[in-house]
Amino acid sequence: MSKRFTITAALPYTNGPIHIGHLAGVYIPADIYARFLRLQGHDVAFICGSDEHGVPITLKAKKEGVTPQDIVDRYHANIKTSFDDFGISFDNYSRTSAKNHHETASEFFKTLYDKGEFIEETTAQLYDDEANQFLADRFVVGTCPKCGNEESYGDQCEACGTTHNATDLINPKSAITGATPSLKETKHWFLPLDKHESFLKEWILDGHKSDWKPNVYGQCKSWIEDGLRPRAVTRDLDWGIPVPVESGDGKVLYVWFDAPIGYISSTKEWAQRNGKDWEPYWKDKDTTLVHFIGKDNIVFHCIIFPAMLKAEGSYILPENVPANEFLNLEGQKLSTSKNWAVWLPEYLKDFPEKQDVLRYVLTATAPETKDTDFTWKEFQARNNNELVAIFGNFINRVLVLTQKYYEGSVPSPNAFFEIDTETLEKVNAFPESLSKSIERYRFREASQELMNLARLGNKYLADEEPWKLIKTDPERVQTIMYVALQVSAALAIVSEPFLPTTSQKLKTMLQLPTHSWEAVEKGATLLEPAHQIGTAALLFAKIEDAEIEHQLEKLTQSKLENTLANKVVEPQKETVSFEDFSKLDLRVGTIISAEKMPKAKKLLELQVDTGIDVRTIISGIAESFTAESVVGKRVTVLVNLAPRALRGVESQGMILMTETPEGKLVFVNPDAAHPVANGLKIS
Ligand code: B3M
Ligand code: ZN
Repeated sequence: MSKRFTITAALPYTNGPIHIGHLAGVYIPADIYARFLRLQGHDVAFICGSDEHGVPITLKAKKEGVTPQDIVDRYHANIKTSFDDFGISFDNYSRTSAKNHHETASEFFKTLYDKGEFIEETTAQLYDDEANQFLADRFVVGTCPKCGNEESYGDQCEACGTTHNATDLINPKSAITGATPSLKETKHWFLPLDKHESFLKEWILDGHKSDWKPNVYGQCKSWIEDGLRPRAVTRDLDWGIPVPVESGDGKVLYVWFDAPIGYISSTKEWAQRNGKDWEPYWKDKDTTLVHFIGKDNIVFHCIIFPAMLKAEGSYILPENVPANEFLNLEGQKLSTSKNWAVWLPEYLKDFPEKQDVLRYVLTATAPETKDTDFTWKEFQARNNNELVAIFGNFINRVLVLTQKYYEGSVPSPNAFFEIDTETLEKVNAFPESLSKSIERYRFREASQELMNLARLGNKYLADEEPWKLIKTDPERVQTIMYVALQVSAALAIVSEPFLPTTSQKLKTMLQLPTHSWEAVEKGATLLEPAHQIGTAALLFAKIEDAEIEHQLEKLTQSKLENTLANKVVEPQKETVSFEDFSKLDLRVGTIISAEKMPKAKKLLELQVDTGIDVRTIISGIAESFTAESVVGKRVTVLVNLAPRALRGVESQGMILMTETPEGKLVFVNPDAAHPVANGLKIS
């Protein structure tokens, strides 16, 4: 029976392009789910849009010296293009700066205000006297009161995921001027979450214990058990939706109040364009509402937004919030500010037409139950060993042989052997197993099951070897090719949610008539005998080592640039007189032997030929060099440093060192291109 679904995907902040972490965590799973439901004949509204308010955007604008509107215009277009490029099939992609959204959010606020659902209170908030503004959310950084992370934002700590009030931060600092904020009184409206505690307990803790993901349920539980407190839903900022009530002047709605309402306004926009009524998608009990998000958004979607919806009174609540964990890149946390990411526009430049490859790899490695790691090597391996060697190889053989033996006309089967009926029965079981995984939000598992279907076809052909039988038993080959063509058609249909571009290509190649997911399940003949197929083209191409090395080099480069950009250059020390400087006696020397000092982690005991003598120098370099590796090294030595005892051994000088951008110690070497003798003075 056809059902109505409202599927939302987190509205991305419009302050930068989209990277693989966003795609893997939110947009690909949401898209697979929406496409799957549509294929089943359900009524789906798949909704998203740009989150254009909030401090990250204002900060970026300040940094670039442009307006917040310039920033959101630039990235709204950029992000929307990426979603289109990667086949994310939103029914509507809106933006929260749209008039319709401002109206919808204002109206929502007013309804709660009129119903007396807010507490109005004047409290002391953090204020930056230099910048003359209140410091909310990301305008302030400090130590998280819960986990001690020193870089927590005013509203949320990214390290432990808790959300708090800016005044809870320990040692707060302004993100604009670095100043320590003062406190200043200001009036705000608060949503009393405590008032909704019993409903939240019943709805989540009792109602969704078994069907919500353990990570989501667990976070909600700990939140509720910690005790819910009123949360301010307005801010003293100038970028956002003006607070639509008297005495709200100069204040805007908190971005996390307006952003989720963006799902509703985007649905309205879509409905209007299509001559539909938006309300059933948000208010009819028979509608299933599902929010796809990343784990840092759990509390907003499971506690705060539901409390808002409940307070309003006429809305349904989400059936599920299948939040994902985070994706890392080559063993490190993805980071926009550190440029440690694979940006979608850049990926497409390097791998044009390989959108489905990235979709596949990100699904196969999705961070569904724990953080996972994206590596370029695995990307290459999954492309070459799975998409090319199994899926692509199977399809290519079927199409090429059908052209070669039958000029592209599907042959009539003769008697079915057991292997044939067995293979077709197995094919017909795939829709059900795929559905089971997708309905439980196990997209990783589903992607592997899809590959198993290709594997089944590939193995069938390899076992039956039609290319050997064609001379001796052409009648048998007709049956084999007929079966193989049905498997190909089934693949074209069920791969659509995962690999939409590939599925379309394959359907065109097979000239496949439209079939539903159900047709495969029921064992319908997908390609009738005598049906004419088109010509074969390669679905996937091998990725060479050089392409992967290029990506790894790009990452190394961006890491280096980032360290250099963030390197704190120490201020210059006090001036010394020339006389003082000339007292230093610096010489070229050679390390002639070295030994690790017992029980001293950092120290090496060196014998150094200074040209004057051979002397003992204790050097704190053992964490960067082994004793063996420094023997023979030319070094610069301060020879007239007053001797001092370290662990009972007298050190008679000092070896000069410096650091690479990565923080690795290196010797200040005498110019290697012009060998010099030990003992030469350095000036
Ligand atoms: N823009 C947070 C984020 O991008 C936020 C999501 C809003 S969903 C209503 O992580
Ligand atoms: Zn924390």
